[in-house]
Amino acid sequence: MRTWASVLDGTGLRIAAVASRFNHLISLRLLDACRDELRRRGVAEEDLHLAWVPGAFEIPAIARALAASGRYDAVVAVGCVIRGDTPHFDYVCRAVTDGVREAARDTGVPVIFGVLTTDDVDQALARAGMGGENRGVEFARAAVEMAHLRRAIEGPPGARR
Ligand code: INI
Repeated sequence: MRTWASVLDGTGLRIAAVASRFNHLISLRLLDACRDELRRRGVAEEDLHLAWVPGAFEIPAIARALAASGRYDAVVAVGCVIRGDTPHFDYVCRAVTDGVREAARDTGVPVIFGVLTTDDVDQALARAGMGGENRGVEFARAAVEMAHLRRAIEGPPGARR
């Protein structure tokens, strides 16, 4: 069986991130780890672009705009939704999850789901490198791997229909 290789070299890739300011300490920690990993994997600083949005609910519109621009090999959506006392958490989670999935589906550009959905701040911090792994590293690797897979399957940007 021929298998697509998993390529984790980011040289030449252009990656955009959209990050939510709500719970910005968590977003920043995830972003820092993501950016460091992308740089380690060869993505040039000038090929990394970042857009801030107010909250996770606003992520999909900008993720879609970035993906549809044709300028990026992958988009990383970064944020954190923390459960509160009302059903608001569920609505925001549903909106950002559906929206990110639809942005990827409708544009064909990989959009990485880097939004933590946690019960409390401690869970979020633990996943943002305070006492645990920083999931931002995984988001970066997913972006590079998915960008290469798409290129391998569809061809370079100029060759796409
Ligand atoms: N946005 C988040 O990114 N995380 C949250 O935990 C959150 N909570 O809990 O309310 C949140 N709400 C704001 C929302 O994403 C929108 O920005 C707001 O409703 C305006 O559209």
